[in-house]
Amino acid sequence: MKTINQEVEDRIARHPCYSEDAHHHFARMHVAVAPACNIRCNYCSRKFDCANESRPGVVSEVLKPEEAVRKVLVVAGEIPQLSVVGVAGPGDPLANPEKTFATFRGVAEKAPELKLCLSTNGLRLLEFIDQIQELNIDHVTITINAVNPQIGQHIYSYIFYEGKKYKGIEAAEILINNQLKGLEALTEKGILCKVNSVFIPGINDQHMEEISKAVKKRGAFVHNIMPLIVTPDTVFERNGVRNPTSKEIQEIQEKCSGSLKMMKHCRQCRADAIGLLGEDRSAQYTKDKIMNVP
Ligand code: CLF
Ligand code: SF4
Repeated sequence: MKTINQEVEDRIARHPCYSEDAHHHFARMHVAVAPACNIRCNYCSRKFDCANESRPGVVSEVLKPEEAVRKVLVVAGEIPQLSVVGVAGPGDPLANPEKTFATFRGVAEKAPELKLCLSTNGLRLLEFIDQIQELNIDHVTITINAVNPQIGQHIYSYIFYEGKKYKGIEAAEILINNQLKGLEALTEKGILCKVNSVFIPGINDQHMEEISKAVKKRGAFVHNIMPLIVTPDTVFERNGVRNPTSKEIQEIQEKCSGSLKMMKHCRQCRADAIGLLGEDRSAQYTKDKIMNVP
């Protein structure tokens, strides 16, 4: 009989983000089917892809679910190492639930051997726990940049939730509460959760260990501390917030590693990235090209 650890090892063995070893051998692709977002992070410029997972400054071509499924089939036919299909933007996948779940459903039907992966800000996560489980979405990333609303209020300008706009500390409270409860609900169902945290000097840099401990307590599998990349036309850029140094990132990863497994090989991919991590073959698979493949 397999131990719990062996079972988890098997589940991550083909996922390039959850397993450092796998990223040398297995490829992921993102399908950009989710244009809208329901919050405003102060590092985000909506001219680009969601910066929770993405390197800023890139814009993806948004696809309809049926186009995305077609693209997955074309890419799977040409890149045998493809093991994971993720929805990570360009906005928030759960602010576009019909498009996101129609895409996952289509991929599960037509290419059941591929793993499904979702990345979200977590605001609406609690509404979709059952759907995520039913579709066998085994990997979910939540971007949690604060677990204390006093700090969170400096990271998020506003949220749209249940038809209402919230700002300041109230917005941060709702978002953090939903993220942590969503994380707990997913891990209780055995879904492997990764938490991304954007390291923002002067804002949440002293708060990372607290985040790591809080998400570990709720069952997170791995913590990915990503450096802020300041983007033009954002609140942080206007306020003179700087990018962290690689030394700062290494030091904080070292400090937090006692608490939770750290992801250190993230490449901050774009919302339509294709290939091994660090490789991007998205230009080979534009909508025009995909639709012309017989
Ligand atoms: Fe994509 Fe994210 Fe799934 Fe990976 S990326 S949705 S968990 S399949 Fe990976 Fe890219 Fe880093 Fe994300 S290297 S940005 S952590
Ligand atoms: Fe931008 Fe992503 Fe934040 Fe939405 S969740 S505001 S798209 S960085």
